[in-house]
Amino acid sequence: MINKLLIANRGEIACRVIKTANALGVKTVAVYSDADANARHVAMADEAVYLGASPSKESYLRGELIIEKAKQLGVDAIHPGYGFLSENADFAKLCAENDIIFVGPPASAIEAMGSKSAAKHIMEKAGVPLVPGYHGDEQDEAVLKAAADDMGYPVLLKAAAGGGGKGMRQVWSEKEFSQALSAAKRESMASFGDDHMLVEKYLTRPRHVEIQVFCDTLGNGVYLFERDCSVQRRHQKIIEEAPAPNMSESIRKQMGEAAILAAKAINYVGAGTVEFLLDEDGSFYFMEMNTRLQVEHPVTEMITREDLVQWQLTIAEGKPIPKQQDELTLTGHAFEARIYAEDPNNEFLPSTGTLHLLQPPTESDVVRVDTGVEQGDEVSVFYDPMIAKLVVWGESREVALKRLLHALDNYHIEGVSTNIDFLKRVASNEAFVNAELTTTFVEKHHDALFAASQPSAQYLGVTLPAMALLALSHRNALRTKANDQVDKHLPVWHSAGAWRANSYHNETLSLIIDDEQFDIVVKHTQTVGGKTWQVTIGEQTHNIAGGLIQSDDGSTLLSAIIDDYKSVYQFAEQDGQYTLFNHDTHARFAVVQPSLGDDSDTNHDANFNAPMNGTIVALLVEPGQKVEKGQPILIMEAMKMEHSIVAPQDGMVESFYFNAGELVDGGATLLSFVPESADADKKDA
Ligand code: MV4
Repeated sequence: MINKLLIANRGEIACRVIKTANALGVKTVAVYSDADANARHVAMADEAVYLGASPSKESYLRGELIIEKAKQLGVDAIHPGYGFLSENADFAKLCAENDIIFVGPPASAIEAMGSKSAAKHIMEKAGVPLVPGYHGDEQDEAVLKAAADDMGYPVLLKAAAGGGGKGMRQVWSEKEFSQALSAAKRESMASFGDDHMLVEKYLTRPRHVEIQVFCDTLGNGVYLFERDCSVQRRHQKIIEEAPAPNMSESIRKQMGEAAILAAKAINYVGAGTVEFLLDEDGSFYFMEMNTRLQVEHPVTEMITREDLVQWQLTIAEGKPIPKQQDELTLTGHAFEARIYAEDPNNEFLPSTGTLHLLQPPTESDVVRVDTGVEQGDEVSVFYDPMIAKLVVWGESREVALKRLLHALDNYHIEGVSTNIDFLKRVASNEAFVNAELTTTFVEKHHDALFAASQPSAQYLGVTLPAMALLALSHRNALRTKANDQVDKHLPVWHSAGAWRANSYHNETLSLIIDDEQFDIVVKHTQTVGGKTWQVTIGEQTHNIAGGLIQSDDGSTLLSAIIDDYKSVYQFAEQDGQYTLFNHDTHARFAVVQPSLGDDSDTNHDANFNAPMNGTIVALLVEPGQKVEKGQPILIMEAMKMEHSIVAPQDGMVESFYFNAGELVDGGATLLSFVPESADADKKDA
């Protein structure tokens, strides 16, 4: 009986395992490194034990230390998750030697699948279909070349010690063979210390279809259907789905039974995945077997409604698998999108930083977010930069895909670059929507997936104006707050917060979006009861109104009326970098701050215009008189309220264009102002 489980892992999988353990009333022990001292999985566990420094070799890979801690804490079983020690036969042995249940297969099964060529020999004997090819011990060039000539080109040279696509080389014709073999051997020796080669018929447009299998210690084995993981980039899975689209019941059954054959061939126990290449003609071939619970197991959980970690624990306790084959059902369709802190525009290199904003879509029984991080966490350089797995289910592939896109639209992350926009492009790509899936998908649709999207009409007509509104509203809010500080020293008649001339005048608001500057001409217009502007962007002019509002949960939102379209946006601002978002908008920008002494600061650009019709009440300084930043320089009455223009910075009023008592129209320029630096330049000129 497993009463206390140690999870020898971190991140989302550790959290996910703890979740099931909690549901089963199993006590949990987390392990952590320096970098993970405050991590979510540590907080979720009943107990936690420190392993060492952040690098995996000094913490999560320290099998003996983990065993020692497990024994000290009276742990019954260890769940290895995936990666780290999950396919380390020595660690599995160490558990067994210390009477600690390893929630996984026997060490012998891990070892059997450790070598690609050994695995193929075992599968061949078991009658599992293999790609036509040669995987013998004879490694003379003549032998390998004869095999290639026999099967016909193209062929694929594969490093027997390789995996995950490393050490593979396509050979398209006989004359290329010799050179390609030499190169492949060199590469394999350099990477794996072994240059043993397999030669296979190269399938040019296969799909990667894998079967989830479960075997117990009593000789039972079932398959929980298949997952299609063809959409990969450099052997990194991007979006996985279950079931495989357009999979016939017959091929599903054949593949499932072949997978069980493979598992039985190595006396498998626990959760395993048998990977196949599925060719266009429906033939399928064993690729490799993974002796761990896969990252993408949630899509199988969604369509079978089974908890695979619960199955693992049940089997680890020596009990039979919870269901027989004919009791397993396949319902609907599920997708998993891996949310990564990486930059698709920079070779998908990991993006590290602080998750200033981490707002996943709302979870439900059809939307699941498996994550190991929380808002404010650092995405560190030490580990895989996965932020979460977004898993959705639908009655059909079409419904599931719509939900995936909607969930991605509602996944808001700031502080690191993410692959969310890339995932949206994949999920909305026509070939993907039509389930035209092969392992060459990303390569084949590269331009569409990596093209910088052209601004849409919605973007130009709504999002950009809304960005301008956010910039103006947020600046006013900051100024009002600042003025409140200034106002404390001003006479009581000063009301409603001062307004700085340069927030009520025609101005050019410059936004930086994706390293491109957008100059937006802002004209202050007027209406009853609210701030309004007219913004001109290129050829288009829009009337915008609205501002910052408080939502019920106390967060500040932007209520925007753009022409005749009203919407409410959430936003994040960090050091002048803004993100504006709602269900279908996600826009990031920065505001170009006018620098002191910048030309645009001098009066001839940034006019000091009356925000609305009104009367000049008083001119508070003489033209040419030095004024300090924040010093009131003019008072006017508008809408039954007195407002004062305060000097935006040290400088002087060059001239007033109206006298006290005169009526002014909204938008009229009231004065010209020269900042001190420009003033000094003027004097020197
Ligand atoms: C293949 C193949 C085509 N023909 N073998 C990639 C890594 C390893 N899992 C085996 N892989 C492949 N083996 C033959 N005979 C194409 C691939 C392959 C691939 C397979 C599954 C998922 C993604 C892939 C990406 C590139 C190549």
